[in-house]
Amino acid sequence: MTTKHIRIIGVPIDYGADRRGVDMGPSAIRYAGLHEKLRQAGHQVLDSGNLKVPVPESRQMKHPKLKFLDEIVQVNQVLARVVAKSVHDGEFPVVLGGDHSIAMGTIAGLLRVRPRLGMIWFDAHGDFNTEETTPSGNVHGMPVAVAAGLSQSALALPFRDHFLDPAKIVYVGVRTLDPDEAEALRQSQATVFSMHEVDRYGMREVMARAMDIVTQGTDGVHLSFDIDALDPLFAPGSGTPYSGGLTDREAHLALELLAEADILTSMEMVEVNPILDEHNRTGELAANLIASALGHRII
Ligand code: B3U
Ligand code: MN
Ligand code: MN
Repeated sequence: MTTKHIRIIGVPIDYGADRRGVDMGPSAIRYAGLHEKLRQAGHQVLDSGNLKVPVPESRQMKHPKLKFLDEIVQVNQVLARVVAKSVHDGEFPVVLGGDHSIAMGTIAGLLRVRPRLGMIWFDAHGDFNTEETTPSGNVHGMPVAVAAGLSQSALALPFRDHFLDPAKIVYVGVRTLDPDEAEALRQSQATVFSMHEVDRYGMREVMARAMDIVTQGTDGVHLSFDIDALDPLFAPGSGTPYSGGLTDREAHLALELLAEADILTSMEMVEVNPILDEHNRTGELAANLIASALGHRII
C-alpha cells in the first residue's frame, strides 16, 4: 500500500450514548500501541491529541429527543474543521471515538474536500434514526441520517452545506434496526449487507460488492467502524452489544481486503468502552483492526 501521512484525532465524547465510558476509547486504542503498529506498516504518523470535550457531569441534558444536542453539535463543528484541514493538507485522518455521533463531524469535514465521498459503515446498528424515529434520543443512533440529509432538526443545521449521497453508502454487519429506521433505510438508496449477507455470501464476496459500490463515481472512501459490528464475544468493551456479530477473523479479513485495494482515504474507530472491557482486549482489537485497514501484515 502507498505510504500515508496519518493524522490521529481523538474525540473523547460520550454524550451520544446512554452509558458513560466511550470517552476513554481514544486512550485505550493509543495505549494498545496504535502508533507503532501504523509505523510498522510503513506510514508516517502524527497525533493531534484529543479535542476538548466538556465533562457530562458538568452539563444538563436539555432535549430528551436529542440528548446533549448543544454539546454534540459544538464538538462536531470543531471536528469537521480539523478533519477538513487534515485532508486538505494531504493527510489520511484516523479519528478515534468516542461514540458514533462524531461521524457527523468527520463526514461533514470530509465532504468539504471530497464532495463525492463513498462510505463503508461497519455496525450492528443502522444509526439512521432522526429526531422523529429515535426510540432513545441518543444521537449516536442518528449520524448517517444527518449525513444523508434526512434530519430537519437543529442537530443537522451546521452540517447542511454538503450531503453524503445515500447511493454511495454501504453498511456491513447490521443486525438490529428500529422499525421506522428500517423503513427509512428501505426507502433510501443505501446498500445494507446485514449479517444475513455476510453468512450467505461470505465476507470476501460482501467486500467485493461493497468496494464496487463505494468506488463508482466517488472521490474518496471513508471507513466508519463501530466496534459493536463485532460479536460481543470478541469485543466485550462496547456499550451497545448485540449478539450474532462478526468474528475477529471476518473483521480483519474485511479490512485487509480494503488495504489490499488501497481505496480508503480516511477512517474512524468508535464506541470502544474501556469500563466494560476486559484488560483492554477491545482496545487492542480496535488498534489491530485499524492497522489491518492500513496495510499491516504479519509477513
Ligand atoms: N437504534 C437504537 C439503538 C442504537 C443505535 N446505535 C446504537 N444503539 N449504538 C437507537 O437508540 O437509535
Ligand atoms: Mn454506530
Ligand atoms: Mn452500533
